[in-house]
Amino acid sequence: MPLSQLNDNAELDLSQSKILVVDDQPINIQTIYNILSEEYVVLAATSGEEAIEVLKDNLPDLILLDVFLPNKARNELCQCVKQRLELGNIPIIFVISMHQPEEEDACWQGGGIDFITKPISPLTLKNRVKSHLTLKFQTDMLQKLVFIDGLTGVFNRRYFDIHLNKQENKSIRCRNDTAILMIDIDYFKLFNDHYSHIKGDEALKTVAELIRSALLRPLDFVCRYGGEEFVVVLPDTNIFGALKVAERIRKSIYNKKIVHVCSPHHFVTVSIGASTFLESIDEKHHPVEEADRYLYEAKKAGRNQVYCPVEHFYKTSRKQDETNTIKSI
Ligand code: GH3
Ligand code: MG
Repeated sequence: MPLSQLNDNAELDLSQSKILVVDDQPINIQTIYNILSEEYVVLAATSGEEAIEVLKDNLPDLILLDVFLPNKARNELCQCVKQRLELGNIPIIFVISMHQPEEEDACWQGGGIDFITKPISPLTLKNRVKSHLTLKFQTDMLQKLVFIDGLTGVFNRRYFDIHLNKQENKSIRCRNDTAILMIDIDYFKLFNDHYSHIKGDEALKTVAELIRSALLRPLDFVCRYGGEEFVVVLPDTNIFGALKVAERIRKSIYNKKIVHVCSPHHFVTVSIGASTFLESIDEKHHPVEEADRYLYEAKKAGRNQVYCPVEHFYKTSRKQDETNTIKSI
């Protein structure tokens, strides 16, 4: 369950929790299924690859992982769980066959939170699962309070500050660019003044949801930066990818056609500035400040547009047919 979609009672009701069982022996999966399926939704995978596929469509709340899965598959799966932000709190319990120190070491090294030994005792399994699920939901609730913006349901500024720093280090270390979009609602003071603050809050929520839906990759994320300003972080994305996403966001908000009679564009619109960590040549400013400056340029140029002076960015592989700035209404 992604943090941003938690409902407030999530910690009270474990019955809809999803447990993913990964084991190459169907008989072992069947044993666990028989023990847990009355209380939980049990998903199954017989290999690491299959489990990664399952993770694309389902967010389990807990994973029971056979320690005898080949090392490579096991590591890939654990990495996948750790890398996806919204999977961050999924506990992994390893199922081991004997109390051998090497097996226990493999559990901790693989990022496991606990292990259970075969032959499985139904009562022990049920209790371990229950206590780790409870802990997971409590952690999720705490994180929700700390990192989720109460009005819009997207991440807040605190989350942004922590994760931007991590992403920046990763980008520089791996020479893999990360893009930043600064997004601000146009003429929003006039919207509030004309339609009321309550309608303004509703519009803010809709805009946040539209931005979130326009982000297609699991590692992309949006935060409320302040009042009616949002910031989007796009890992592994260069400036051209950033401009595409920005334009998709701008269009989806315009196409929602939230009437705004005080705006020359007649509907609620946003202006967007884009920048990246590695391609920017503006050494004096952080990419976030740079994106903020370009946002201001988009405002000056008439709003409801994306602005990024591509000629200020460099990269030899850059496509020649791209326009210098994206301006679209
Ligand atoms: P611009 O096109 O230049 O961005 O103009 P603007 O009116 O959007 O910008 P300005 O900075 O003048 O005003 C921002 C307004 O956003 C002020 C306030 O009424 C509104 N706002 C900020 N936070 C919230 C909020 O949480 N709820 C509501 N309803 N309005 C908010
Ligand atoms: Mg504004």
